[in-house]
Amino acid sequence: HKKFNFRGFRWARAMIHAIQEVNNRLDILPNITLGYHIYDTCFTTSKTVEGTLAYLTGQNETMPNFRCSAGAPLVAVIGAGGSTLTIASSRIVGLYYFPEVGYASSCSVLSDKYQFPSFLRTIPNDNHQSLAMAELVRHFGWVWIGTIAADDDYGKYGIKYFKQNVEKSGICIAFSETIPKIFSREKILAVVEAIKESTANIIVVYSSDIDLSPLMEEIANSNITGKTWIASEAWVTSALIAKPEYFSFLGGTIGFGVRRGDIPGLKDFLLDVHPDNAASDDLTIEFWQTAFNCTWPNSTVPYNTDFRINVTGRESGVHPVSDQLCTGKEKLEDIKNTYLDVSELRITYNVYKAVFTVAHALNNLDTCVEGNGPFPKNSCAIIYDFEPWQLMYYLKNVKFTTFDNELVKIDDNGDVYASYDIINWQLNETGEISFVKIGIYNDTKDGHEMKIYNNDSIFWNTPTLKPPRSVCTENCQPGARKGIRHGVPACCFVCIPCADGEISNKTDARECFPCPDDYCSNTLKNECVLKEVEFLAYDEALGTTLVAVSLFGACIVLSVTIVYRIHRDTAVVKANDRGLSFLIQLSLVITLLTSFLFVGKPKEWSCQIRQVTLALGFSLCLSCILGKTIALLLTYRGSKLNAAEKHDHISMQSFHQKLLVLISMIIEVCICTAYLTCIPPYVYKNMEFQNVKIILECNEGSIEFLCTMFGFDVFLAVLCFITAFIARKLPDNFNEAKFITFGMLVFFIVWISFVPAYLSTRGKFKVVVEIFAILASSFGLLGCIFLPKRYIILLKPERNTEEIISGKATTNDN
Ligand code: TCR
Repeated sequence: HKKFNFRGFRWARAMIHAIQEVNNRLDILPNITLGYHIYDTCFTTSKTVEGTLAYLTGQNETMPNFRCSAGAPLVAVIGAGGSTLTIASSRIVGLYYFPEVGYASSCSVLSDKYQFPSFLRTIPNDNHQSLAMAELVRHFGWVWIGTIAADDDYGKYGIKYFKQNVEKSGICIAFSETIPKIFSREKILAVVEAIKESTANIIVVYSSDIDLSPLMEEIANSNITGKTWIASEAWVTSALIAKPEYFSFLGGTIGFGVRRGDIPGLKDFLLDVHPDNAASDDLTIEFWQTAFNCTWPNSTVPYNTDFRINVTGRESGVHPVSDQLCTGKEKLEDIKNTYLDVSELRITYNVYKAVFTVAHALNNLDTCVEGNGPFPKNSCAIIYDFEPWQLMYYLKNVKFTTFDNELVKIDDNGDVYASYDIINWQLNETGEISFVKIGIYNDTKDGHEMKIYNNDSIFWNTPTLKPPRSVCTENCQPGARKGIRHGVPACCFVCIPCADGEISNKTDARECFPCPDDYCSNTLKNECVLKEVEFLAYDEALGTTLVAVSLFGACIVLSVTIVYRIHRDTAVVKANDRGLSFLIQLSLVITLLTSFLFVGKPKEWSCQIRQVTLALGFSLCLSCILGKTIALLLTYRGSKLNAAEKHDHISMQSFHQKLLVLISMIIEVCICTAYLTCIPPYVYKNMEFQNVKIILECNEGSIEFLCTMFGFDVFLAVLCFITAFIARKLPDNFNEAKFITFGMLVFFIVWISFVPAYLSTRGKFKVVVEIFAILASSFGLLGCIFLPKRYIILLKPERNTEEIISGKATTNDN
């Protein structure tokens, strides 16, 4: 990099200042004066190695002879700056176990004492910073994040550890880009393109300010706004990046800074720099030339350029040296320069601490009392001639407090305690970017703690000034579940609505859960609701009608009974056994009224008695009719008997009829009892056909028993039909046999058509079909058996005579 690095120069000066302070102080190293060599690494590894070796040899040879170096013995290296450089130099000094104290090299690999045995630092290990960034991202609920790393150890290790950490908590990385180490516009434009295209609003950048500045320039050029940047320590307070003209792109940046300290007297010391006082100091001359844009008379110092690296692309070559000569009267106070900015002394403070670490270690070494020393035989090291490992021993156990009352303690890995300020970029009244401390992050014994003082004090560079959101896909609302898509990060899912009968009741549910049996999902699919229960209710039109019709039928039967009762002495009534007729009427009332058991919510008891009552009703009815028809057959034979015989015959007949009824009823009752005790019907919630409704129905329990029960009825009906059919031609009472035949036909037709109709309907209509059949068959029987007689009794009393009934008189039936 060709520009003079004012910040780096300030660090170097701070080192000198600190060394001078140590030399002036009486409490540390009173009789010893520390010296220093300063080598410029030029931000490159090669220069660093070269500088390191030059330092070690004291000449331009690469043979280390630091122990017998010409001047004072060498003590320790302070530096280098960036981790990549430090890794290089520390590998070399590590060979000799020669101490190196880093002040800005924060990369985590440097904690590996196997690789870097003699390295210590006064800046915390970056793992803590990566953790802190992850914590920050989690704190604000961002799950879709872009990362940018510098192409060096600092950027790569930092981002790597951040990613590892963040991915554990289900946060996804939208893109990860690297900024090239050697300027290349195409590569930078590719990064800009990636940022532009991504929907991630949060971008974490791990890079030193110098590497980052060309990218930021391009960002400003392509006008990318609406992103919130998370800054690593190396650029969070850098004047190179925090330029007011970038504020619309970078405002609201949040980053982590190491602890700052205002070094007393530093400002004056910084001002006290003049080429006149350092005629042989190239750095000072170069500084002066750059700061005032002039050329120092007779200077041979070029601008800071490493000629070995041929940097193409960006402003290449040497800076044009200004024609104007420097007068030496230029006033540093007049210029605004990063070098003189002592407002954010963080790394500078680390430099100070690094010097004091070495000084304190030397002091401890010096104050060692022979016989109480830490080395073999309790010996001590001698300050004028000690081995590097002896100083290393003291460095590793260094512990001191700074002017700021900060305790500096180097641990076994050569690291210090991690504590960061969380910094937010805001615009102050003078139109400059100010770094506002909005919180802290501390590494504690058990984990870590992050504190954000006040959420309202944070400036967010969003249109609403509210914290930005950064998600790939918005959350799935209840009622849907996350569908993971293949080949895309887990944060970019699709929301799949739950299927019928399934729900999800929280946001971002991974699965939909089926509702319990009696429940189904509502339309939003976020709640299970009780299924609608379906049955034929009394209060619905169909139920009411059916019940009304059956009541009506029962009334007709009742009216027949009344008519029979009133006209009990007439021929028509007397012609048949009155008891039998009454039983038939009773059974018809029973069958008609069973429809009440079919309507309404099925209960255990109603399920159990409905079919049984029906079967019993029918068997009573049919057995009575059978009695009648048999009687008709026998009457024909009996008509040839005389009166006395006839009377006997009739009473016998009525006895036989009752016996028949009794026997068949006993049989049917037995079947029914067996049915009810063995496998009774029960209420059944049928959910097979519709998943929003439960059909409440009776399960008949045992089909076999049901068939036997009704089979017996059918058997009686068939007998009735046959006998009635045979008897239909016989002269009888008012064509009774014919009417019975007809009635039985109706009965059969109704029940035969019932079977397919019943089997093909679902739900409550099954019940309707059955009630229909019951009503139709009952009405059929009622109509065919009683109505013609009632007609005669009420409307044709002249035909209601004995003669006609006994068939003696010639009947003229029309
Ligand atoms: N660690 C970086 C270099 C670096 C830096 C800085 C450079 C840090 N902080 C501030 C310039 C200014 C932190 C590294 O490479 O380890």
